[in-house]
Amino acid sequence: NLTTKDELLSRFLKANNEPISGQQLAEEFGMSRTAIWKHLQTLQEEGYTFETIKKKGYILTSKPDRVDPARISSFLKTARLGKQVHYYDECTSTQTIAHELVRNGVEDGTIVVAESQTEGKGRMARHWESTKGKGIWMTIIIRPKILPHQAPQFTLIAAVSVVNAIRSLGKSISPEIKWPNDILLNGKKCTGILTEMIAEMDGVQALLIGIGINVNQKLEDFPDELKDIATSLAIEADEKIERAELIAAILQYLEKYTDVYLKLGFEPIKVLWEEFSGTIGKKIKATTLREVIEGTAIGITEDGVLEVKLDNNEIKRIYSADIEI
Ligand code: BT5
Repeated sequence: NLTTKDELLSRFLKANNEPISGQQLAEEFGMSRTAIWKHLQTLQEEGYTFETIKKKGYILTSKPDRVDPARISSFLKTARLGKQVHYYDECTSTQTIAHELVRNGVEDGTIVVAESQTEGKGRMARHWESTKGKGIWMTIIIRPKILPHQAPQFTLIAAVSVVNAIRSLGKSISPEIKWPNDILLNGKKCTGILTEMIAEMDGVQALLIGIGINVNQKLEDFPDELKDIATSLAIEADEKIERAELIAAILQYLEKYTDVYLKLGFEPIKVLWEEFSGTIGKKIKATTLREVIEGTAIGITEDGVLEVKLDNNEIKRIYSADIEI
């Protein structure tokens, strides 16, 4: 769904600093050189800068720190996910917008991305801190043919996808998954996942996979109550990270693992999940809505349910909880 202006930007992002002439662009885009120039003016107003190289054409010399659709598209290698991007400078919550989109009919794989959220949501209506321009605040809408009880498995599929995407950046950071929906770096939370389902009588109409990742915050960007428990990829890797590249990598892994899951079931995902898990084998305290359970996390079941062995060797299954390790 890229606009002409976005397509033009995408062309420059892929040009690797090679100048492109106005004539060539006019031909490629089937419009006048004046029209091309007007689009470049608009991009300049958004913070992109272009330089004119005599007799050769334009080059893109600097980019604002944004995750707009053209930026994501320039990294995208998927077949379905992220082909439609709804991009907001600021919104209430990408989940809320995704709900609206589903109500109005939306293509499988559509994503909602925002630079900031005023009402970012965690589980059970908790607040999710979404500092402007520093993180990935995104909801992915997919319509797999599944039954409602399978929906929670997608939180684990998403977690495995995010971990692989972070690893693919090649920085010296090793993310660990904390059951069910957190990703930690050095014991601090860098990512939270919120999977919501829209179900009808005959099955799941859509899954809204909300992913919040602290990417480029510095410690001082976090509010006091999060300073001890949260971290960002940039803090741990000690360098700034290109958010659009990470978004594209997440979409690629999520598409791949969704396909694997739909074809082969949860087993291959479980294997990957356990490999990256920082929960299995640890003494944990799980707080559910009804009780507090202490014991050793011994694994997850085929359904992504956590199994905990108590001191009396009894094994308890936990469907949803907050975990302390
Ligand atoms: C989560 O909830 O971890 C799910 C977060 C999902 C956020 C994404 S952003 C895109 C999409 N749109 C939304 O509106 N939401 C999704 P939970 O496990 O309940 O954890 C919430 C708790 O994490 C809070 O109570 C805080 O203690 C902590 N927290 C809040 N903001 C944080 C942040 N930016 N980084 C680390 N921890 C945070």
